[in-house]
Amino acid sequence: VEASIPEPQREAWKRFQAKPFETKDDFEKEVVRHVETTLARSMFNCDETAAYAAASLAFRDRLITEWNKTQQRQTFADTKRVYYLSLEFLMGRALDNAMLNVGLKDVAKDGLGDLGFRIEDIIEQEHDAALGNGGLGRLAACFLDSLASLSYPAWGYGLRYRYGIFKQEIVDGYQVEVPDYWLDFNPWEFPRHDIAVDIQFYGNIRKYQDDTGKTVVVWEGGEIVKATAYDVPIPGFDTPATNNLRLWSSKAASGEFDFQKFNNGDYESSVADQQRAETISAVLYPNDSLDRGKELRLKQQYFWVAASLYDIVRRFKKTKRAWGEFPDQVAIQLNDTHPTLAVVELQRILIDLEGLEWDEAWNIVTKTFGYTNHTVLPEALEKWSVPLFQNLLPRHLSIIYDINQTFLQSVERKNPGDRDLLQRVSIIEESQPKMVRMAYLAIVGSHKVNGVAELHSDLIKTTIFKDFVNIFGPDKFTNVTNGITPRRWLHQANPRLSALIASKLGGLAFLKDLTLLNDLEKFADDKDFKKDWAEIKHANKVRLAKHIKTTTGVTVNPSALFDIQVKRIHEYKRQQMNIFGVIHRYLTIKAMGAEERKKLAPRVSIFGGKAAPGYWMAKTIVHLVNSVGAVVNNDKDVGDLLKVIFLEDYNVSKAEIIVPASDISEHISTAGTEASGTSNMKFVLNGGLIIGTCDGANIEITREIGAENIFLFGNLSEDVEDLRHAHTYGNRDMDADLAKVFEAIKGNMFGDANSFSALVGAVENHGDYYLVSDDFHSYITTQDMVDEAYRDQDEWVSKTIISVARMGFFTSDRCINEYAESIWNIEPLVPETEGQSGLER
Ligand code: GPQ
Repeated sequence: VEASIPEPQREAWKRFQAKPFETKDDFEKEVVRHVETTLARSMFNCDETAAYAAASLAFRDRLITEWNKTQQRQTFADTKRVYYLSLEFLMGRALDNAMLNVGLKDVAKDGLGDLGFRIEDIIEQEHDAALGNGGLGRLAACFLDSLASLSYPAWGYGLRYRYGIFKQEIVDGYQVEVPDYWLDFNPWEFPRHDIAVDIQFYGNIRKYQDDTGKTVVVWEGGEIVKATAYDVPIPGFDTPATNNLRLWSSKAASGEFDFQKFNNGDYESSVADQQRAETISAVLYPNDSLDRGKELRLKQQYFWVAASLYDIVRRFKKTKRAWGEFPDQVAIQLNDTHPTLAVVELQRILIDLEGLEWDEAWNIVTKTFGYTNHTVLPEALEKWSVPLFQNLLPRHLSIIYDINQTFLQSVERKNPGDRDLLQRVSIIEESQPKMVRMAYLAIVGSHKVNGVAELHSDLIKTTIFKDFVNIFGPDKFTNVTNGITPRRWLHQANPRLSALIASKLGGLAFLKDLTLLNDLEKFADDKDFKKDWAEIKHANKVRLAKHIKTTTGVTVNPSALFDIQVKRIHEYKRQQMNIFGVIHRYLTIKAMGAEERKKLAPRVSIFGGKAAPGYWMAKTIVHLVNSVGAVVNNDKDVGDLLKVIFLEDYNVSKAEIIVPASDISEHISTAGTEASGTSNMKFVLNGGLIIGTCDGANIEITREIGAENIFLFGNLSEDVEDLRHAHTYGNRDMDADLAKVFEAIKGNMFGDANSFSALVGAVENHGDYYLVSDDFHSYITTQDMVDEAYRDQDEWVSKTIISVARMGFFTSDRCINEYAESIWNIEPLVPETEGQSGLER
């Protein structure tokens, strides 16, 4: 439908165009207006929630005005756009970020002050948008920030889950999951009821010959669910460019049918249809790095992918270009294999609906897609059972078979007679039942495949995707090392550190060119600077200590060394090794005399992270950490020398408090298992040092900041296989210190030993797959080196300054520029007024 206003009437529109506020007075005016009209309240009943709502609405109005202009600019310029398809966007809070990115936080602070509120209290009111599990989802959020900040024409596409990742409560030391109903009040989304797409499931395919003799395939019957768009504006930093995150929500396709049932007295089933449709976007699957193969998950994937592609194709068709130009207008990035169906869906649209020939269509498809892999863990690689697929998406399965056949034929041509190879690379695994291997489909359907850190990208080429490197050649496979946005993870989370850095570098320009941090290095021995630096770290630790006190009741000494491991709980990330190390420390302290104890460096061991609800081992780790804390924290003998804290419900907004407060953080995965890690980057950028294995991005962090500024330990990834083999076939002696730790646990020192027997057993009797026993000695001796280094505060502070100065590489802006150049082939569309907020101030 053409909804454009005719030329003669446009004058009025231009005259009354919405103007975003710029001044404190105008901001206050907007807040009061929203309180008194949108919220229907007044100064007599405006609490902090209402003030948060009104302030957010004021900023939202501002963002959407710029959003409109950005979209118009992009449409007018007719440029190529990138679409980032991700089932997870772990956004966290939006208000603080919006205020900082548009450069009006000071204005808002003063304005809210005039109206009777403290800005910190208002920011605190916001519920995190927690539409993700961990690193993969947070990476997508950092990428959106960078895409907008660099003014790239880009959209995110995802699902609007009614429930994000569950809230974690700790009850008697155990994790309990509580639903996260976050949409109660969400001022950051715009429902677009006019943008709705019907999505088909189940049904049958019918083939027939048309008049010209061409075979036509139709997908008929089944059920229809409606996808409605909800748009979230994504403001760039120091640019008016405001991008879009479009999230799809599911509803029953039409009320009419239901209404009939209702009239016939079949109320329950009419409601059931409605609910079944709404279930699709109801909840985020809470598994991190694990494939569960549930039908509803596949439904989510197709629902989201089909709606997004419909939208992208519709936008392309408006340009009236030939199909061959599709890849010049559209780049689609697959964030892991979750959106891989998009490859099949685009092929289906082109051949079934648009009538293109197979080869022409497939050429367009492969030029359009890029695929990012985030893990080599076998249990995380998605596979879908063929029967399930056949039932839910019959046409897509037949297209997958055709893709596979064409692919295998080309492999066969180049490798005649190699049946083993064909079986290894087939998109269909010949198992019982047969399975669709989604990663293989993603590789075959994309023009580039990338890993997320150098080691990881090398590993995928030599292990899980080795055959594909031989088939397609090495150029198809590339690396883009992950990064983080310095806006949220330095400027927003650590405003005082950001301000101190700005005072030395002559402004905030480093937030847009993080390599400018290099200039900090000359202050690494500056006495006054170091004093300010250390003072800020201390203040951040005091803030975290307060949070610990209010949430756990435990008092910790902010002068102690804060040792932090926060991330999803996973055996490969080895929180179990950390807590075994803590027990070792506890036993060591208990065995010491009073004089010896005085020489010890006090330490607070802080853990945080969610365990997937069905991941029993991970839940046992949470339980052990809490049980050790209960004993250690109440042992008068130990006092301040050791405290063990488990922080409940780790999420993005809590990370903003936790990350700036670390002295040392732990990134201790079994070598070769953590694809990249991104919190390692956040901690170093905030003036913390890290203890870690030679894994993921730790390796590149070491290269950048210098081996003298990081505590590396443990076996290397190339030795992992042999060590595992030795566990299974050799005799081995358990490390003596680790054996003592196990004795303590088995002696019920931390409560009923039976609760923890699986954890101990995994190391002692079940092959120790994650090499805890192999790395334990190296781990605890390296921890002793941390203590030793921390005693020399002067040197420690210099190390942290030098490290921050060398972290420029890890901005997600660098990642986005690499993707743009080597994978997407897109250019920024810079608005005339970009960079005018005066970062040099
Ligand atoms: N990652 Cl496969 C997740 O957070 N969830 C997943 O399901 C998979 C990977 C992480 C990965 O473990 C980290 O090492 C990466 O830094 C992160 O993705 C972003 O690439």
